[in-house]
Amino acid sequence: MVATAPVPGGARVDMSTRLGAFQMPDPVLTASGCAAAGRELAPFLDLNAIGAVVTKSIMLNPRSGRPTPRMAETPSGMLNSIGLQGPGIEEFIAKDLRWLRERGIRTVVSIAGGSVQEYQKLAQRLRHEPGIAALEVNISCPNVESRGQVFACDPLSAGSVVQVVRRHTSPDVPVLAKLSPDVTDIVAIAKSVLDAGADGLSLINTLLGMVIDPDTMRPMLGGMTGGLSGPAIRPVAVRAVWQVHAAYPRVPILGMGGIRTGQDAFEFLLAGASAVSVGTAVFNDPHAPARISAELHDILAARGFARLSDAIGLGHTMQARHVAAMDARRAAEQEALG
Ligand code: RRO
Repeated sequence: MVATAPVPGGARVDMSTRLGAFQMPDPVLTASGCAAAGRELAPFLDLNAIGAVVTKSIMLNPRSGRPTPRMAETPSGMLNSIGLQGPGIEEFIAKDLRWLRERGIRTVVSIAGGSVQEYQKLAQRLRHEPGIAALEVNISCPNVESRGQVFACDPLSAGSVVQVVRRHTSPDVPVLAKLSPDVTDIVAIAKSVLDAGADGLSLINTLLGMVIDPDTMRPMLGGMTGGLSGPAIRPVAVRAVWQVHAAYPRVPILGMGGIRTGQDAFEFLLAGASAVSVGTAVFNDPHAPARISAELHDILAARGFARLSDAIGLGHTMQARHVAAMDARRAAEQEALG
């Protein structure tokens, strides 16, 4: 039965969810790259109460990133060209991971590499580090030197990366592959990484975009192109989650792309996401993950859901019912016409 009435007696909806073996009490996580390793958000947000902090993708070595300017506002969105700036894995483990671990904050570590070997070294280095709830394998950063390095644009490369990471990661730690929407068939890429051992998927990374400054008459970003995020990309993200969930309904999906409200998060659940990440919204509302979770709770309660998990993928069931009802009505009309 689809819930349509408020939960009796104003009872709280069970908001717990899971991404493979990673269970969390709350379905809203930060999004990689939008909250560093969480420290800057701590004054505004109880990081122990949200689903998890997803860290900025870390590489093997320190990296200064792309030239400035690195950000540009766009209609209903934002373009970034950070270029994987970061301290490298050793400093990340010594400072950021330690900070998160000492506070007992659920942590999803996002890793990125320029080659399959680099991903392997990262997985090996992290294998015995405690306090990692899941690994997110970022194979879809748009801000790399060559499109050939966007592993998620090619099924074979995507599978190769995921296979080595899965092989060198503790079996208790789920491996999520982060895919790009900039492909013709995202389901084919999903198949490749799932065949390679991914336990779940993060959908989606930013879309490759560009802005030209009409005053200077040249690209606004130092790196020329950048990753588009924010509400402008939400329908693309919902479509990607829908398509992949339709093909692989049992695969856990961490959905993201322009989520600003509880209603946006609800849309991702209906499409098939088991949890959601909030990214661009935290730049002007650092409290957004907690607010969105509370709004989502109230939407689920108002609709009579006892558990968030009952809403995961429900849009597919509702659509199938709608199509069946329409078919039955058409058949009845035909019969009435004789
Ligand atoms: O660092 C970046 O420029 C970046 C990354 Br790693 C990513 O995955 N997505 C994005 O939009 N920017």
